[in-house]
Amino acid sequence: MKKVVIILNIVVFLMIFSFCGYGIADQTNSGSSTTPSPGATTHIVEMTGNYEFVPSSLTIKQGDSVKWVLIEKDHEVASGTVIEGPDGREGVPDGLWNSDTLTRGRKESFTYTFNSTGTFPYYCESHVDQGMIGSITVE
Ligand SMILES: [Cu+2]
Repeated sequence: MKKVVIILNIVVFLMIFSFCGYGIADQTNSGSSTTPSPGATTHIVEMTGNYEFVPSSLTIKQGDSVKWVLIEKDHEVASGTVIEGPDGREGVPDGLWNSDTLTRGRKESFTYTFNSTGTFPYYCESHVDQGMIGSITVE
């Protein structure tokens, strides 16, 4: 009777041991199979005739690019914050990027690549007063 108990114990021990082994093996496999493939994305922000960036706020991954595309009217994309000055709203550039004037038929888009994380506010120099403001969050 004692021998049967000992054998049963060994069988149970081996079963637990092998399950643990399989568990570890599964975790390793799923870990390597779900590794995201590297590859940057270019996100589009439209600059409309209604003095809007669409979408006005966007969350992207580090290394991604944003391409601002002119839809209607002339616009500029400059990085920086917007303050309420004595003469109304005005942009304070931080110097990260400035597209200069985007005009139909001459220069219709501007692309910037975000290599560091953080929140990056921007505005259209000509249309700050109309509330043409946007923000990129890089994770
Ligand atoms: Cu504008």
